[in-house]
Amino acid sequence: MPSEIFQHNSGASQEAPLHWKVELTHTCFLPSQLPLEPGLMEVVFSGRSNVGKSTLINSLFRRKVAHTSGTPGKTRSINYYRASHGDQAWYLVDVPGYGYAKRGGEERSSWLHLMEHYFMKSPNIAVVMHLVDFRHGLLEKDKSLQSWLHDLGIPLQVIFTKADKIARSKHRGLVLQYVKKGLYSLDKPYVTGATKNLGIGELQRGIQNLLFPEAVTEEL
Ligand SMILES: Nc1nc2c(ncn2[C@@H]2O[C@H](COP(=O)(O)OP(=O)(O)OP(=O)(O)O)[C@@H](O)[C@H]2O)c(=O)[nH]1
Ligand SMILES: [Mg+2]
Repeated sequence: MPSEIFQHNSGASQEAPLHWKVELTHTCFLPSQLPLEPGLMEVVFSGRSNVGKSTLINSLFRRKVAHTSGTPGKTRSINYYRASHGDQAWYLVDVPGYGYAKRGGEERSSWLHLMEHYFMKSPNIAVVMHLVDFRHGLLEKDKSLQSWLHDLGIPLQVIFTKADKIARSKHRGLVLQYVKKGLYSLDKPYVTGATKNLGIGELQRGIQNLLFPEAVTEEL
């Protein structure tokens, strides 16, 4: 993907955050609990366990709606958050992370079953936000997820997390290095550091522009 087509700036930026409203509406442990009928567009947050999905969701909503933990495997259900900004509404969907070695055989197969069911059957997925630790780039399991979703025809957008652990002067070069190695992403990867609120305003505007391209994002 040529870097000129990327729309937003590189490196974690500090645009003022928007005020999104949020409500947790569905917590699904089983495929039968998934709301699979046509409905609001869904922005899915996926990535390795412990990559920072729930922490980033809390930063986007400026509220502690998702449970976070230093121990991998915290989020075990697919959680739907109804998000809104003015009269625009959508679901932000937090899915359990992968690559958690301690997950037992039975738990792993029920996790896989739930994930396959969701990604193959939901008619509302607008984009999968693929969270990747900025310190490591895409690891083997990240590449497998990307290939699988790409083959299913689901658009991907990469978001790097934990960028606060890397010096700002290295951000731009590191993004280019990871992009050159190859990844699927609609637009240039976002660079975030949720615990320091880095890149949050920019990511919020990016999500709204992706979902509602005709609307001008205003501060409400
Ligand atoms: N420094 C820093 N730490 C972060 C950031 N995001 C998450 N963390 C830390 O990483 C750990 C895991 O964060 P979670 O948000 O629970 O990760 P998750 O991806 O939801 O994990 P699972 O639910 O287990 O899949 C926590 O200790 C967070 O405080 C970040 O941007 N910067
Ligand atoms: Mg989580």
